[in-house]
Amino acid sequence: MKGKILELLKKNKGDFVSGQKISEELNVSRTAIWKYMNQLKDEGYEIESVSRKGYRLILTPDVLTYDEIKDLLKTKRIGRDILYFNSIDSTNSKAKQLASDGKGEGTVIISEEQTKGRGRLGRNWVSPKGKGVWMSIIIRPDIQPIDASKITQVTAAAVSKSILELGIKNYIKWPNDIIINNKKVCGILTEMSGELNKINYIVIGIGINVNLDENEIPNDIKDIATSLKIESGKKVSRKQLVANIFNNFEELYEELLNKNEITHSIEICKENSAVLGKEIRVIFRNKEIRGKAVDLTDEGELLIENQEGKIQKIISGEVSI
Ligand code: BT5
Repeated sequence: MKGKILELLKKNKGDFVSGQKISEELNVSRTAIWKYMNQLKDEGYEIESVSRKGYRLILTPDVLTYDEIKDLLKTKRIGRDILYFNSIDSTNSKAKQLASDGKGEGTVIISEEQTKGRGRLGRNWVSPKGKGVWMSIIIRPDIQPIDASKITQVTAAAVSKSILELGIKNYIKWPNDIIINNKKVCGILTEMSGELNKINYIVIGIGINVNLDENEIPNDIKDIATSLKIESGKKVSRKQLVANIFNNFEELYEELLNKNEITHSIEICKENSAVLGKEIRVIFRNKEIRGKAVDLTDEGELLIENQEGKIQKIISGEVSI
């Protein structure tokens, strides 16, 4: 009901809508309307109420609720159930808990801030309030656990394409970072629960530095982190970015589900690659591999050619360019 009231106010943007009209159109009591208006105000909507005139929407906040994103969505499942938080420890932790409790495919947990945002291998992820996109998508693909790392490539492709659609050129640093000017704007954390030959669920955590200014990036990561705003010089619409990601992700993910391949995602990963053709160093399971990144396989593994011309295939790791 709150969503419907909001829609009505938005349709009449700038004009008053009387309590009676809302009450008649939506079949809701005047007291209930008052209650919903207060809830909307709590979420940051500026609503003017004048007796005998009614309610008027003055300002829509930049929040990542379903009500604000839904008009931009083309998806069937991804992002159709959004759980929105003002603050949370980690959206991935919450998503894992909800997925264990049975939450379905496509559910997304979004928070305006994270107090214990996580990177890979127990690292920390800086997630200040209202400045980024900190979210996790729950999926339950019927694929082999060994193929789960493909999901990271599908996600990287979806995020990279979505940022490009906002007019900002960006590069994928295999396997899970998006970088601009050699600094990280996005990290992806894919976590899986499964058995030997069956996936229970996968949680895809996506953290994007969107509207942080330079002084909002902590000193210890200043040299390696940046934001879309810093790099493009303009404030970026988080809603549009999130909607683009859901739209692109669903399309690319369906290729995996329907055809068991990720050709389209790999194409995007190759086109926007920050590593292909470069001499790199990869640390994987405490082993260092040096060589030239020559290609990505159809499965999303990185091929590295060493000085003797020998080619090695790696499925994951920490890349330095
Ligand atoms: C990642 O780890 O890049 C995965 C980050 C995933 C974050 C999302 S946010 C929503 C969801 N919920 C979570 O709790 N997590 C996911 P990794 O490759 O290990 O990179 C972590 C390293 O990046 C840290 O050790 C820092 O050096 C650096 N770092 C921390 N915060 C950063 C930020 N906001 N931007 C850029 N770099 C950052």
